Amino acid sequence: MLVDLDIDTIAEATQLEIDAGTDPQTIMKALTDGMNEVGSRYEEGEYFLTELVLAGETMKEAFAVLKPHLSAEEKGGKKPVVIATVKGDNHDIGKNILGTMLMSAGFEVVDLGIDVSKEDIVESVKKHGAKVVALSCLLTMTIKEITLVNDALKDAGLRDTVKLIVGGAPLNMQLAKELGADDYGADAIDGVKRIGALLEG
Ligand code: B12
Repeated sequence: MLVDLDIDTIAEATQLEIDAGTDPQTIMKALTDGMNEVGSRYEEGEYFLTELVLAGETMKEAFAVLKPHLSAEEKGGKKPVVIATVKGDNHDIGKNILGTMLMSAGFEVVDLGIDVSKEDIVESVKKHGAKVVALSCLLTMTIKEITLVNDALKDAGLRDTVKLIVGGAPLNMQLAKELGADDYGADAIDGVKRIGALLEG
């Protein structure tokens, strides 16, 4: 349905799957696979920007229904994780999935949204006493923001107490380290595991 850009009925279909007892993680995987297929079609010139926008909106419709079913009760005792999409980047589907997965794993999440400045990230870390900052970056031209956030955390005297993890299509572990991050997550599931380890280590 995502690939067909079926925005009017995807919410209803998602609800039907939930009512039928389908594992919410399975539904999420189907949606992510669908989005990846949209991405491939765009890259191959079969889909254009209009389809991309509509696919993003279609994903949001389904995700709104799915989200409450992914969130488990708060386990508590964990320091919040600040998540954001870097400045200049408006892609939020991957970040939102990471946020929901973190919540469903019992983490407290402070989601600063998209196009977030380094100043807002530093302020939020201070305000919430966060021990992990997780940044999403989908655009090659905005990866430099990761270094800027790293430097801003250093300048604020926070870098020794806060870990920085990044994710998104243009990144990999080596690049993440070069940009100043402590870790890189290939997908939301990997990210949740790594954030758990960063909070413990
Ligand atoms: C949907 C989409 C859009 C939608 C975004 C809707 C939204 N609300 O997010 C719209 C249409 C708005 C859009 C706009 C643009 N887009 Co766009 N978009 C995509 C597309 C097709 C899919 C991205 C997506 O949501 N994937 C699904 C999610 C689930 O995957 P994900 O984001 O990668 O996240 C997963 C992992 O990466 C990881 N992850 C992500 N973040 C993090 C963070 C952490 C900490 C961790 C651990 C893990 C993690 O976990 C997630 C789940 O497993 C990609 C192509 C692609 N194949 O990726 C292009 C793509 C990212 N877009 C691209 C471009 C160029 C643009 C525009 C500049 C187009 C334009 N000319 O205007 C604008 C940018 C505007 C801006 N300032 O941001 C390029 C980027 C090229 C580059 N390397 O720089 C891509 C790669 C398409 C292409 N091949 O050209 N886009």
